[in-house]
Amino acid sequence: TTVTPVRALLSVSDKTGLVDLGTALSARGVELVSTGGTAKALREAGLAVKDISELTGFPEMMDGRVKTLHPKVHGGLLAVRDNPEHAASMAEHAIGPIDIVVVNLYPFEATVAKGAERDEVIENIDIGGPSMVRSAAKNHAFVAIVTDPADYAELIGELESNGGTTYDFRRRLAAKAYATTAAYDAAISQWFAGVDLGEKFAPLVSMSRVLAGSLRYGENPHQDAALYVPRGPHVAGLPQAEQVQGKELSYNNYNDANAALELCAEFRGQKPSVVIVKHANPCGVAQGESLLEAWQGALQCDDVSAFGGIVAVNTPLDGATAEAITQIFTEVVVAPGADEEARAIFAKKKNLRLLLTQGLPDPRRAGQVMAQIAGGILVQDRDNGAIGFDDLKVVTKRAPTDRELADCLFAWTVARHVKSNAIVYARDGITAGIGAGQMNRRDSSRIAAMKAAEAAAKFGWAESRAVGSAVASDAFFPFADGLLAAAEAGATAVIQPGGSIRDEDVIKAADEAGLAMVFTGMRHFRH
Ligand code: 93A
Repeated sequence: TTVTPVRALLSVSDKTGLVDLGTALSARGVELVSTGGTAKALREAGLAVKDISELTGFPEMMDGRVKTLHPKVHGGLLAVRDNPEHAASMAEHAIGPIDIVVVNLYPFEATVAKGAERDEVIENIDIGGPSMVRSAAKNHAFVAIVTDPADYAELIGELESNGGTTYDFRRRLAAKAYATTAAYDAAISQWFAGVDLGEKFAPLVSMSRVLAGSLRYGENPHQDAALYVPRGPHVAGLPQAEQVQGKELSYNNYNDANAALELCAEFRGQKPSVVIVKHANPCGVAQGESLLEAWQGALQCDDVSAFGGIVAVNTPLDGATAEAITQIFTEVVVAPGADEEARAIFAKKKNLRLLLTQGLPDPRRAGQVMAQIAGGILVQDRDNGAIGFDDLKVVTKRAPTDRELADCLFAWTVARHVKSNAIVYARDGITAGIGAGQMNRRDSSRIAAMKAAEAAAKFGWAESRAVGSAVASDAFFPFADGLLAAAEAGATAVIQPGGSIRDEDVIKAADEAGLAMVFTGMRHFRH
């Protein structure tokens, strides 16, 4: 519904465009009510203006701190016009409706930016302005709230073409109004955090996050760092975990432990599973009948990289597993729990950080992730896309056996948590070789195969675990060579997104090599 305005309240610090707007409103017979400086500017332009003190029956007082904070103002803004009780209150207390509010706030950020003293900054915290903005925006069913001089032209246009403000326009203005007051309060809270609390990152961190603690340093000792957590409901992540023992977590510990936790969360409710991470990439992942068995499988994948690693498990830790983990130097262990025996064993390793999470986060949860670039921030949805058995498309003559299929999905799950280009060999729920972070897929393939061969040599196995394995690729094989390299290493099944223009060549090569291959139709780049 279109509202034909009778009264407008104008109270602006930034007087840009004010006179033109006042003139247009006046010309349409809209009564203008204003605070001190705004009224003065309008009057000087020859417009008729009612002072806010005349409307409220109170003087502007306390250095202007109390000007518009009055029921005559807020009643006129908040009254639901077609509610008889509200109408009766308006009549009883002689409150007139206000149909248009034009407010922009004390220049808090500009005052901070010019290096003003504390008292001046505090004085530039606008109270009455945001109050009117919020009242008017709440009642946008009847009231138009204009907070930006850039919107004056559209307001005038609405009055010219419709004789009033349309609901759609008022709704858009209300949304912008709350964004404005939210950002305004965020700037104030960040100033307090920065100036009063000495928190160096405060101005950088969005208003939806709060400081959880300073870290010793960042990725490197010359970088300062801090941990922030979102406001509102928490997921079961590291900041919420109980640290049972060990040194403080470093920036890299958090980053690596998070990578381990996120991958381990994929195995929520599944068989005992262990993830070992180094530099945010898994270097060994395994499932087993017991946690100890899973640990041994994960460790054997690449026990060189596992030194100084970060371990995450999906079931509570027992003594035997704790004993095995403490045989090698481990930075962090993340678990949903630990029994008395396990705790006693870890307690002997004073520096080892043991973190107990409240369950595992939902790997399919929605959310956004951010990355900073020079001059901006990239925001994207979490990669929570998932495929199951039913989504797999067999593209080769030979279909995978049940065991191959299980290993395909396991390898695929691990691969999506490996930095691109990612190649993962897995057999019997154990990673046989992981190739991470290479600039071409063939190199990742080679590295993964090399790790599998090294493990076989080291542990004296008759054949590498890549023999009879499933191999997962986070993105399609653009050429047959990567796939053939995998076949050469012993893989008998392949899982990959598909979608290359050379898919047919790749499928033909797979058929010739006797491979079973499935397409997922979903890519999982990770950087
Ligand atoms: O000091 S306030 O927080 N108290 C108020 O009651 C109040 N009402 C409007 N600041 C208040 N305002 C702000 O005054 C407006 O948001 C606007 O920024 C400014 C306009 O003052 P003037 O019209 O005197 O230039």
